[in-house]
Amino acid sequence: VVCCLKPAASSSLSVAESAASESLSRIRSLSQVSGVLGSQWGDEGKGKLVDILAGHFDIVARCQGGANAGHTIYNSEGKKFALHLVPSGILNEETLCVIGNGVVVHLPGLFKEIDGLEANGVSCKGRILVSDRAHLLFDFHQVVDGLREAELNKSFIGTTRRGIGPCYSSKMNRNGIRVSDLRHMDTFPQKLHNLLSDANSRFPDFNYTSEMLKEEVENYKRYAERLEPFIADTVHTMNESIAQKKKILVEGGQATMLDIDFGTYPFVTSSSPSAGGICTGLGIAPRAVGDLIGVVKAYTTRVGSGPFPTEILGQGGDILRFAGQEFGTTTGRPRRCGWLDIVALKFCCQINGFSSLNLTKLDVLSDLPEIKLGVAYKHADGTPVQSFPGDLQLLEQLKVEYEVLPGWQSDISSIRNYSDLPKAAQQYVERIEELVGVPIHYIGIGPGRDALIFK
Ligand code: 2SA
Ligand code: GDP
Ligand code: MG
Repeated sequence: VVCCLKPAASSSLSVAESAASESLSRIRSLSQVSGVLGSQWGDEGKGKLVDILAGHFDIVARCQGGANAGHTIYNSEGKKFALHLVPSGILNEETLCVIGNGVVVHLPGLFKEIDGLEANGVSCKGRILVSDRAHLLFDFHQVVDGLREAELNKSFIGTTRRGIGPCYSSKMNRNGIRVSDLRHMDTFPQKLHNLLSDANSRFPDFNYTSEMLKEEVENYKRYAERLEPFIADTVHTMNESIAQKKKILVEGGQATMLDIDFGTYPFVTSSSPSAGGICTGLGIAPRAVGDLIGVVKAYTTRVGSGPFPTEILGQGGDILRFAGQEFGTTTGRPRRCGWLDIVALKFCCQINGFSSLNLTKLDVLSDLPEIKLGVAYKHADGTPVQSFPGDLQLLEQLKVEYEVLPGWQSDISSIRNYSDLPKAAQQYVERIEELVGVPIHYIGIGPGRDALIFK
């Protein structure tokens, strides 16, 4: 069922037409401010859903993270786009894309992304707003990211090395530089000098020179000019748009299990990819936020270090990695693969209050004779663990209890109606719903725009 189909006018609808009309009304009934959030360790396929829904929203907004995100989407002709800072609504010509105050913005990266989109026929002019409150992520933040990782040695986090942690550190240290500072080039060099000398005193290998500062200031004079038409008080834009009854879709980057508060700290990113990040990262009130769709892969992946209770090590993991093409969209790193972790998913549902779920990549499981679901955690002594633990040592020691379900072993990628899915696939979907207590309204059966089943 292709969501962009117009509702059928005829009173005697065919099965396909009535399914199309149902899916359209489901999308239309989403709240004025809705969100699409990752509910595992990222790369669940958020970009694809945002791209599909974008046509029904006036604004698509990013509220956190930066160019660590990698959102892969395909246009109607099947052309692939990997987005990092630009919201996944950009392929829909009518959608305004907002990069909110909570995002950390690497300007050379943003311009490169915009140039790439324009070169591929996607017009960005007048369609992207960047918050004047957003923090600037400099090349030196990326260098520091690498130095920190090297210093951590074997306990490295496995960051994307896109400078995310160091930039949010500057923000929290209150000496970060914001987009609005680009309008005050008289004070900009001193602010940048302060940041660079901070980094230099912390890392002996940083090698800060006055040439470095001079060069970067010149770069930023040019960037400031180029960015000017994009800069906006997006807090005002968002709230005015809400007052004008415009529809806003928030696109999460990363996921709740990578959240700085709720994730597997310290193996997390440095922002809030869960529901709270929507309000702090866009300046909108909690009461304005309605439906939140949790995106969850039919199995689990994680890229970078840190605990992964349902991880499949060895060949089993390789099967999923190659079937699902599980390689980082930003870094190309192989993603670790494992079974769907219901304990972690329930935790994410609790924190975010998801109104529905989008189960993605169900097609990737099609060849498996049986599929496991991690349904509970047990302490070493066999007693049950109540909820996803914050204590990493405990997490490393616990045992996962699995339920084994039959596979369907047939290609489901061309199916578009839920009732046409093999019984075993339906059983898998419904068992997840039962265990988690949140309805699965969307099922991904391929990477393309039309590869979505509405349930
Ligand atoms: P960072 O760079 O400081 O945010 O890294 C900290 C942790 O957060 C993880 N992280 C991600 N996990 C999955 N996907 C992400 N985006 C890219 C993608 C990743 C890539 O779409 O594939 O290409 O490697 C992402 N961004 C951050 C990261 O792996 C660390 O565990
Ligand atoms: P995001 O960061 O959550 O937007 O996800 P990524 O784009 O990093 O990774 C998800 C990958 O899975 C992308 O390559 C998508 O094109 C692909 N994808 C999304 N949904 C599906 C699906 O239902 N089936 C298959 N086979 N691939 C999908
Ligand atoms: Mg991704």
